[in-house]
Amino acid sequence: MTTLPAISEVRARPVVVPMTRPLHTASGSVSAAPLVLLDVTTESGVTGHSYLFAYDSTMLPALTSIVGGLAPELAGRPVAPVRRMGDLQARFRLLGMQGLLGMVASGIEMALWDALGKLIGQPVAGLLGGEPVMLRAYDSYGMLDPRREERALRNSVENGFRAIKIKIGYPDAARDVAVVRRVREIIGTDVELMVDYNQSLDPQEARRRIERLREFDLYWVEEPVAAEDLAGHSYVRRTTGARIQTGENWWFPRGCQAAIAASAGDFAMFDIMKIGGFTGWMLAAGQAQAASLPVSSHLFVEASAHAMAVTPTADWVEYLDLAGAVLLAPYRPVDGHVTAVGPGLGITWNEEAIARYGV
Ligand code: SMN
Ligand code: MG
Repeated sequence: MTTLPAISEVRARPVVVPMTRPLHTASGSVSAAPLVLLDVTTESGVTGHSYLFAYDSTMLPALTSIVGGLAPELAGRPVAPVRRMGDLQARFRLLGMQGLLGMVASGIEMALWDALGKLIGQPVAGLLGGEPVMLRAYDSYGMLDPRREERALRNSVENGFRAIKIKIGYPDAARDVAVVRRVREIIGTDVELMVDYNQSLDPQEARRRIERLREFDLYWVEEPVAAEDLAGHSYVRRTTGARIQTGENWWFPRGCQAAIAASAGDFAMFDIMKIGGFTGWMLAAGQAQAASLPVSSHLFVEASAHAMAVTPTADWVEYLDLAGAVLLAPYRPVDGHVTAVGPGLGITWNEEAIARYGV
C-alpha cells in the first residue's frame, strides 16, 4: 500500500502578469500572460505549485472552473502524479483530454510532482532518475523590428545565448526576408537562428517563403502551417529541405505519435501543459528517441528544465519568461543555459505580486 500523503485541496488563482518581452506572432499577440496558478495542498503540509498558460484571458474563468470541478474528486487521493493522470484520463475517456481539460490535468500533474519533490527534498529531475544539468537555451523573441531590438539581440549574444528564435510571417514575404537578413547580420553566423511562423501559412506559401530564406542557414523553421496539418508539415519538409520544428500543439503522447507517423517534423517540441505533464512528456520523449527526433521545450521554462534533464534527445530549452512576475525566484539563464532548481520544480509564489495581478 502507498505511504504517500493524500491530496487535501486543489486551488486555482487566475492572474494576468506583465511579460518581460510582450509577444507578437503572425497568429496573434500576447502582451500580458494570463495564467492560472495551481496549489495542491497535501495532508503532509506540503503544497505543490504549478501554473497554466491560458493564451487568452477569456479562458481564465473556464480553466478556473474546471480545476474547481476536479478538486473534490482528487481530495483524499495519494500524491501520485502518474496515477492521478491515469485516473483523469480514464474518468474523461468519452470526452477526451484535448483542450482546456487536458491543460488542467497536466497542470495538476505538474503540481503533484512539485509536492512530491518538496516532500522528500529533491528536484523533480532527481525524482525522474536524473539530476539538474545545464541545458542549452535559446532566447525566444516575437515578431520584431531589428532596428529597435538590435541592442537586445546583441545583449542576448553577449550574455551567452548560442541560439535566437524570432517570429515571422508578415503579410509581405519580403519583410520576412528583410527581418531575417538583419537579425542574421546582428547575431552573426556563429549563433543559431530559428524562425517561427506560428501556423500562419498554407503549404504552398510556406514552400515559397522558405525558399527565399535558404541563404540564412536557419536551424529550424517552426510551425509553418496549421499545427494539426501534419500532411502539410510533411509536404513543406519534403519540398523545401528545410528542417521543420513542430509539436507545441500536440495533445498528449498520441499527438506526438500521429506527427511522427506523418513525418511532420525533423524535431519535436513538447509543451508540458499540452503533452500531458511529466507523465505525457516521458512517454512522448521515448517516441522521439525511437524516431531520432531532437526534443526542444515550449514555454514553462521551470518544469521543462526538469523534464529536459531526463530527455534522451534533449536539444534546446526555450527561454521565454511567462511566470517570472509572480515567482520569488524566477528561473534566469546563465551563459545561455538553464538549470532545473529544486526541491520540486523550484517554484515559490510571490504572494504580494499575486495580489497585485489577480483577476
Ligand atoms: C508561442 C506561441 C504562443 C505564445 C507564446 C509562444 C510560440 C513559441 O509558438 O514557440 O514560443
Ligand atoms: Mg512556436
